[in-house]
Amino acid sequence: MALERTFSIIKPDATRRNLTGKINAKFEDAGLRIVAQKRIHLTMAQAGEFYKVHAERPFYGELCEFMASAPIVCQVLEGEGAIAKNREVMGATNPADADAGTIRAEFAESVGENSVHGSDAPETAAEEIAYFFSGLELVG
Ligand code: RTP
Ligand code: MG
Repeated sequence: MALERTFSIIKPDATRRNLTGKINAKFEDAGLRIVAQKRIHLTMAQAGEFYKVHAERPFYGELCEFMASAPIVCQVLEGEGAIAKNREVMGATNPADADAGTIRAEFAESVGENSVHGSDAPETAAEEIAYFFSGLELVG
């Protein structure tokens, strides 16, 4: 399997509870390398742009407010099959359905406030990395 990069966010519910280090340990234990990382606070407009694919969903407004409610940690994770591996480590969207040991099973508070985001395909990974990071900030 090829070396791949994916985009990750540690969401506001997790930064509020000071869980960045514990979540990063899960990524590193799974063989993912954090090759870029920064803490930012999204505006409502930026949160809306990032999740625009969900604009027609009933939870969109709530999701944008949540993502703009506190700082987030944006990251690029690198590893063999990083996109799928990260989704595996994250666990299912709803923590009630997430496998034991996954980030969402251990830390998520609800289906909305679920601690992490991870890209779902190579195209979205490339777009999301380019939206948040310049090439100079990616240090493999
Ligand atoms: P993400 O994009 O954040 O990595 O999460 P995902 O792929 O597992 O889930 P997705 O369907 O893309 O949903 C994006 C985010 O929207 C919030 N959500 N809330 N209240 C609800 O029913 C609901 N459903 C989804 C979650 O924060 C989810 O991660
Ligand atoms: Mg998604």
